[in-house]
Amino acid sequence: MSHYYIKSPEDYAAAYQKSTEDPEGFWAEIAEHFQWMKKWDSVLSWDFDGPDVRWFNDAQLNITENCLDRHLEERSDELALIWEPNEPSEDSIQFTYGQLHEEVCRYANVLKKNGVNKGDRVAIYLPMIPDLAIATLACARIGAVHSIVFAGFSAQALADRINDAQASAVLTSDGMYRGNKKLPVKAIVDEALEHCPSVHTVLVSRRTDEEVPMQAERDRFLADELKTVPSSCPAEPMDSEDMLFILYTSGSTGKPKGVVHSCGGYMVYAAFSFQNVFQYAAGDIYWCSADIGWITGHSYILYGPLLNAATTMMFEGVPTYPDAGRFWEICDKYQVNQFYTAPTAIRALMAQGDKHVEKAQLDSLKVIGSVGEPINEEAWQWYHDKVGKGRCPVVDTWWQTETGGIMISGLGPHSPMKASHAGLPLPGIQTILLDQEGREILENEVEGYLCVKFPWPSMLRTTYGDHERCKNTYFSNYPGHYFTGDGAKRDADGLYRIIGRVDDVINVSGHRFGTAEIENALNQDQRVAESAVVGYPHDIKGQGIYAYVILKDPIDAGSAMENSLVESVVRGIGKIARPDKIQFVPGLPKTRSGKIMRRILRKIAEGEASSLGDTSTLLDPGVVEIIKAGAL
Ligand code: 7RM
Repeated sequence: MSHYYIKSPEDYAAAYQKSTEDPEGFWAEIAEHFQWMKKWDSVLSWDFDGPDVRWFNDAQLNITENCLDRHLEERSDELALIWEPNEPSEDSIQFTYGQLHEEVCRYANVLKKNGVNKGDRVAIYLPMIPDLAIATLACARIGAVHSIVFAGFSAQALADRINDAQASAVLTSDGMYRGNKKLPVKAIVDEALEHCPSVHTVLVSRRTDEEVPMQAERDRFLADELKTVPSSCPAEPMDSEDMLFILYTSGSTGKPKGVVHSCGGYMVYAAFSFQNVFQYAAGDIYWCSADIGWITGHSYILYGPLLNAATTMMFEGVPTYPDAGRFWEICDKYQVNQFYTAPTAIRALMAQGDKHVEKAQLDSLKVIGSVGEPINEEAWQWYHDKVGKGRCPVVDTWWQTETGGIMISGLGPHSPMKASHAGLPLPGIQTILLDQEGREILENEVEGYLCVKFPWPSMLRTTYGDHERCKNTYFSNYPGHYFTGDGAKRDADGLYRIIGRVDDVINVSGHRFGTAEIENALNQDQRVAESAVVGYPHDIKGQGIYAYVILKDPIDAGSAMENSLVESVVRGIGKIARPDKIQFVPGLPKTRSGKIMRRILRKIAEGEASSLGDTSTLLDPGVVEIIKAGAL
């Protein structure tokens, strides 16, 4: 029996057992399904104190050879990628494996021609158009490290990420469409690049066809460049532990970190987890509605599906344009078999009533998935009953940018399913709960800090340019363990239910922000003395952003000030981090040592100011009463 395809609860049990008793044997057998230019000398070496983790050491491969070339002999004419545009009336674009292979090779040659070399970092700032998929794979083809920046981030946020990675090229577009909006993209890149001396090349895809200024030395239209290069490009041999990509993500302190994933382990785990969670079968149409700019899009729009020769869809638009039936129309139009989306989208569509979802057939669906944040029971039930029509297993997939792939989830219909529970860990994933003192809790029906005690192939290897930060953030709280930052419960049957972050990270519509990151943006305004940001429960977004702001001069308080603070955050991070509530306060609750007591601010933001608990350690308990009285 191959552990690569899990097709029953018994398969799962056997695979899980094998993966803990003989992890190296287990992963070696799975890795055999891929094309390696050179096989590994050792399957795994690891030390969580470094951390220093290596999978398939000294092996060589190229992930695009496994995503594309490997399928050409038998599946050259089968669909690899279907692109659905923002406007329902515009034609969809489809690529067979043969066509996608050629597009990627051409783009790869354009990169080479423009001086992008193996190991160089390339920032990709593109909307959800096919060139985003092609550009990403083109980087991987030549061994350049892609760093995709979600096209909703601001110029400043983009510049920070380009500079941290010292990217030499930026791949972008003229503009973009999103719902009823046409938005600039190249203009944002231009603004960012005023502060990015490392960038020598900008390649511009056409989407909106508006005129964009081009800098003669630096900027090229992709279409012109493509005409000048050959259509084949050999896949660069990469060491298994060479960097495949960097993806920036927010943590509780400082600027976003560049999470680094490497080639071999990421490939094996993205493929394995995709296959088993979604139970993809040949001929199925799979659709993940995420943006490729997030890890979900990396692993489960691009790499996971393509590694399994799947047909994967990408959608340019939003769930509510032209109306709240769009997702369901797309599912029917393409006869989607596996659909994967986020709780925030489910809640937003649920709020529009059942008429849209009831108009659709949705009879092609076999598995429906959820990712990004805890899914509340009401949304889970609606998704299960109205979208899955009570027929489809719901896979609630828990994982992180840092984990590279899905860690806890059902495997299609082959797992116990319980509303709002992610369920059991995948084979090879040794999740545990720790108590306050860092001791492993062995019993069930408990709650604790979610950690992982053994390496898995797609775990992060470092945070770019700062290995200490990786160690401090993930491997120091509970030495010998990877700490996720999440709290979780485990029920009597061992099923996990994720509660949410236990650190200063907030999750807004499935997007991660550090409270410190938003505070920094607020503090850019010279009139701000100090600010403190917390999350609060939000019906649609999961969490909303609540900002407490002390002004240098209280006379400035008012709606004009509020607007300009919102602008400050939009400028510093992007519209996705726009604060929902701003309360002007005369002071913040602080301990005698000067630490802001966020627990109190969170309670007030949640509207539970009556249960503040012990405030006796506060420097100035009086300020709490004033904040409570003015709470929004
Ligand atoms: C894939 C992704 C990671 C954080 C993670 C959790 C939360 C993600 C679920 C979830 C409950 C889920 N990567 N999270 N999936 N919480 N149930 N199924 O979202 O790096 O952007 O975010 O998201 O808190 O730590 S991420």
